[in-house]
Amino acid sequence: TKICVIGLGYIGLPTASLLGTKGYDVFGVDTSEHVVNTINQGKIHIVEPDLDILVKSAVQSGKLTAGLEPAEADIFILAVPTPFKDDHIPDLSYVEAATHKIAPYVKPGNIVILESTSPVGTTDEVVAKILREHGHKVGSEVFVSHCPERVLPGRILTELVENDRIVGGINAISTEKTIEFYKTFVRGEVLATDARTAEMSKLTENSFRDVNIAFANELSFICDKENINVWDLIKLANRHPRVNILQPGPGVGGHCIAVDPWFIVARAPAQARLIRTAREVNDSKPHWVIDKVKASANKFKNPVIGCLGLAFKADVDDLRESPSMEIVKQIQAENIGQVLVCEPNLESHKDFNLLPYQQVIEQADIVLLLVDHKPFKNLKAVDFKEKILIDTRGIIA
Ligand code: SAJ
Repeated sequence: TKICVIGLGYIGLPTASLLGTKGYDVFGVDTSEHVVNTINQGKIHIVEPDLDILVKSAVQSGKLTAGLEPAEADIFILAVPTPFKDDHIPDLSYVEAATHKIAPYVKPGNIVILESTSPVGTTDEVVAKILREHGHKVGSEVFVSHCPERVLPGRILTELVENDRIVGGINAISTEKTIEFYKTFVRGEVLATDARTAEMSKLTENSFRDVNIAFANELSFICDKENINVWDLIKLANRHPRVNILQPGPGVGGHCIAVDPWFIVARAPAQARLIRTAREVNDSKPHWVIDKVKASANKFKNPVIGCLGLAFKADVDDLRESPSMEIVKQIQAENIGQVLVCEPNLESHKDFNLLPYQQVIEQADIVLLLVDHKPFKNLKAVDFKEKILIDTRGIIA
């Protein structure tokens, strides 16, 4: 069986290489020549545990090759970005372009699967529609489904296989054929629904997390005002058998949770009030942290501000939509003080001279802890004697 995967990023590449090692003949397509060349050399352009080994073995065995143009296949998987434009309106141009690109290669009997997180209606109204415009008999000869990815960065390869999957076709036969395919490599359950419910499910999962993090962040504002330690409070409240509050932080980042809820809001603005407010609460958190830094910096003539962590969350090198990055850049832009930066998961960064955390702490007047990376978790309050510590993750005891 031949598989053509469009988009070789954080989802497409792990999926393509996993399928390659499961015996499928996989052809990966990306618009970047650099990405294509890197993969064809058996190397990777993103950081994810064990992905390098998987890609190397799939490429070396001849089961995975990459190129700039699609090729004929039995199954097409679309794993392209779905970002948003200004005003939080979904940008479906990559899905549209990818569908147009594969359309000339699609033949009767093929399955086309959209894995990209998408607003409700996209599978039918964008993917299936474009294929119909190209003359395909969608639903009877060409089968189209949505199967949203649900993997957690840092655990992608495990979760690709272990997680339950949701498959929603544009009709029952599309769902059935797509499920058959996922069952060949997923150990979790593969659950059947329709395309619109599958789309909404993925958006719901990430909105659920966003709303719950917003609750934790709102508690952090309230507790700051009341002079209560929010992390102690949450630990205590979570001892109730039916309470499970998430952790406040410097804001919500990454390319999923800070984006997907807007896809719900865009289509149902009057109904999605809580979901929108959660987004606004989480987006306000970096500014609140910056104000805290400003208030402390005012106590010094030439404050040195040591920033620990740039990534959007612990133990990854991913800077996309990172609230930590937003905070550090803003502190620098506003000249609040001299900025020193440590990001242990990156070797270098074009805008910052990265330093070891020990040096950052030693030279800083104010230490701003932004990410709960493993090496920082070993730090104790005594390591910050005579410094002002702003711990946005609540990890320093
Ligand atoms: N965060 C907090 N407090 C918490 C938990 C997270 O502030 O208690 C912050 C993190 O620091 C980070 C952001 O939220 O900035 C998101 O991190 P995350 O670990 O919650 O999620 P992601 O973005 O890495 O991955 C999510 C996952 N979705 C859910 O857990 C519902 C993953 O399963 C999805 O596949 C992924 O989004 C995706 O691709 O949509």
